[in-house]
Amino acid sequence: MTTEERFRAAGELYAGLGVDAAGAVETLKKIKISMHCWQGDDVRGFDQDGPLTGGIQTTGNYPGRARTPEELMADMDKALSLIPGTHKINLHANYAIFADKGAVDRDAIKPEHFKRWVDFAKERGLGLDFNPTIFSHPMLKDNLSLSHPDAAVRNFWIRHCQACIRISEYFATETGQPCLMNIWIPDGYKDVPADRLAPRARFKESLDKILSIPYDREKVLVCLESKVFGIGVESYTVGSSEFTLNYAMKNGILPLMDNGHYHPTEVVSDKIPSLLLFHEKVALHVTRGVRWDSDHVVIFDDETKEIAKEIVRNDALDRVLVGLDYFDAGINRISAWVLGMRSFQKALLYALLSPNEKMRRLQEDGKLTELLMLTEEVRTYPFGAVWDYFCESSGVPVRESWYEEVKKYEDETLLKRR
Ligand code: RNT
Ligand code: ZN
Repeated sequence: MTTEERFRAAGELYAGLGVDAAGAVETLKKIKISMHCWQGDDVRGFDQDGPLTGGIQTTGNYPGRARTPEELMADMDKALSLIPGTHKINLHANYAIFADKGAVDRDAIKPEHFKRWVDFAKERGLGLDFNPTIFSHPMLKDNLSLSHPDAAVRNFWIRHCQACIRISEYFATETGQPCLMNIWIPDGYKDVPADRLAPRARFKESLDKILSIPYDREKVLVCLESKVFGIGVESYTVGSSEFTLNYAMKNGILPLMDNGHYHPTEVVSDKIPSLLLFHEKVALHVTRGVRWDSDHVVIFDDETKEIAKEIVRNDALDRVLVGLDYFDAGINRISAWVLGMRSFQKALLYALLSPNEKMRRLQEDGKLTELLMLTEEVRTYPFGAVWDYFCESSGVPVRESWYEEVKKYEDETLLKRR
């Protein structure tokens, strides 16, 4: 049987559940996920040579990390050729390309330093998202930035974030797509702080200053990412969940939830509907924490499926902006991108192929035995046949055949980077 024949047969089974498999495939083709550039080079960027700081860590030493803009772009191209659909690229400010123009510090970066990324995106029809880089820099002092007691430190990072807003606006104008700009600060304390309020008050004031510059709020969607702890900042983080949710609500910006940033039994899937009741748009960093915020590659696991389900079942595909955020230096980095992107797309497809209306009705009618039965039976429907058809009709390799291309690229290109 061909992939298409298997898809047709699967479609008949799904139709029996009241699910339109062809419609699900068409919907999935339009969904954009933001692919993070930083998986390609272990979050190093191009603007400095120091260690990764800010309480985040990559582990592993797999060969072939991208060392230059050319290498990173080539690697992203390889990954994108194996991922169905046309997506967005998520850049960090430390991926500025200075070339012969001469380097500037982070508080002075300009759109021109990202022109090559804009060209890259436009040539491929990709959108661009952006992030101030408030780590791996000497002005992150004592693990503090926008909340630092010293105004000179805060002002440096305020200027950096304002510069990032202008660059984000440039991205949106050039690509014709809104740019999500995510502010995450690593600020916190290793040990129990004497004063939990003052750093948060300073962070709040810094954010007010950042947002006080004029910018087009249709083009630049500023969001704020919370966190519960980092390495070396275990006892207290300034940008806690409550801080960011309240700040975002009060100031009309978006909250961003990273599913590695909560206590281990808390799940982001359950938080999505609550936020949807109060925010027009919500942003996510989809990752996989193993025992801690370890940023393993996203896979097709239960919580990833549950996150996708909450987006699809609540009719929020255009309200929840999904980006991936992980960095595994222990495996082939192109595979890491392909696996994460394809896994999240699988999760979306799985949600689109669920009898959502029927399940909702069963809950409303109190038929909870039948709901559990159906949830379990749906799991063994021929999901793979629909997924394969989605890949084939999107012009990318079906099933595991994509890996051969990565292996070839590894042998011919990555292993030569020494
Ligand atoms: C860190 C945050 C943040 C970073 C990226 C590199 O814990 O998740 O989003 O991972 O900005
Ligand atoms: Zn994140």
